[in-house]
Amino acid sequence: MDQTSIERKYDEAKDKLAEIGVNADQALKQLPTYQLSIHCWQGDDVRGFEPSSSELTGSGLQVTGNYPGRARNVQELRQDLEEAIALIPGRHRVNLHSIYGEFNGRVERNEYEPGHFRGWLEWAKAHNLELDFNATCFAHPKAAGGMTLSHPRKEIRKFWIEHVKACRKIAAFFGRELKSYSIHNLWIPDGLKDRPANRWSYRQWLFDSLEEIFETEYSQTQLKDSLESKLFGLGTEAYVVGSHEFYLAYALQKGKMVCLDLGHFHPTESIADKISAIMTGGGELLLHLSRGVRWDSDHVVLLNDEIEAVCEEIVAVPDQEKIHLALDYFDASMNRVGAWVLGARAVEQGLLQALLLPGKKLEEAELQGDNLSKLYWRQYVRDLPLAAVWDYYCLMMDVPLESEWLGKIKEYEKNVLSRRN
Ligand code: RNT
Ligand code: ZN
Repeated sequence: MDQTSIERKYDEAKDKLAEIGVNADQALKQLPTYQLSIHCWQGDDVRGFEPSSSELTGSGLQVTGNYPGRARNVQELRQDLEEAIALIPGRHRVNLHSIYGEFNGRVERNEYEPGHFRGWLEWAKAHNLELDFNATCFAHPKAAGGMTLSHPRKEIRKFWIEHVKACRKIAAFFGRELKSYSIHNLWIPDGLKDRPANRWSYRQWLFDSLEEIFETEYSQTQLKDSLESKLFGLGTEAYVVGSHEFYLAYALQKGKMVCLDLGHFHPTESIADKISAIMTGGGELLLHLSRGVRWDSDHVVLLNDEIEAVCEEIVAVPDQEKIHLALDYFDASMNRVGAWVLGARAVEQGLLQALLLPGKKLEEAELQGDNLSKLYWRQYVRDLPLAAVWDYYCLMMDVPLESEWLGKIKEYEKNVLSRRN
């Protein structure tokens, strides 16, 4: 499609939207203000660059598939990220896990330092990206039993406390150097397969570990701490120490953020509904956008009902600075670079769709008790040419149209990924 026809189609869509009180130009101004943190771990199946990386087994995480082309080193991962980012409209962040440092030999996790991430920092600067960070309390012999910060043995807890402290320091280093806060998110696999003898002791240990970890204070302009809960994992079906209630209570008391992962709740529970519930009091929130299929399976995000509902809530947050968006999935059964692009663009499309909802009409109908109209307008917009608005946005942001990006990914696969084996 040439530029003039994209513009013409946009103008038509814009007029139709204006008829129902929606300002498309305004929506397109707001859309690029949402940043997405793109997760590095989709590029290599959560392996990282430690010389002897251990399996994910025992952490409740599982990557399935063996599609060719996985990034095998830091250069390949950055090259893949650059390719993906070039196909995603907007200005984004990159989310690193600590195991993606450049270690040059064996370095214990409790000895990770900002220096191991200088390469990432320089790369981020060169590409005008900001960085977020995650401690890696899994895929390690000391996490083999599935317990880390709540391990009954003090020396094991101490090791992981030191690791997380080191990771917060690295995140703060990114924040300082890039002059934009870095979010440090903490997720641990700790839990039990079957009925615990005592639910209290592990939670008390985790609480004490967190207290020690957060003893070091950083300015919020450099570092924002976030805590990610989970309902259950593989091997932790009966009990997860860091449950939603546990972290929510902790975070509210200590001024930390919680991270809501779309795969970490009961399948019928709506994450969309939790956003305003947690944030009314002024709290800050991180979202891990993922797609669970039957369980926390970390499938690539598509614009499904849940993402749609979540996006509506995101655009409704009064103080947009207080909500942070990150992708979190890992699928090794397909072109991994394309998986980034598909998921990220789906979220952007969800946000756009939410911005194009006739909010005034919905509110009016609701206030008048006109429930039929409230549903009617939701359905009505589905017939509007929203894709024309999206295409125009892609044109504006200088990224391929929806009909074009898959071809670019196939080309990249042919020229780069398929030569990696
Ligand atoms: C695990 C959590 C966590 C991880 C990443 C790799 O269930 O969702 O966020 O996916 O840290
Ligand atoms: Zn997550």
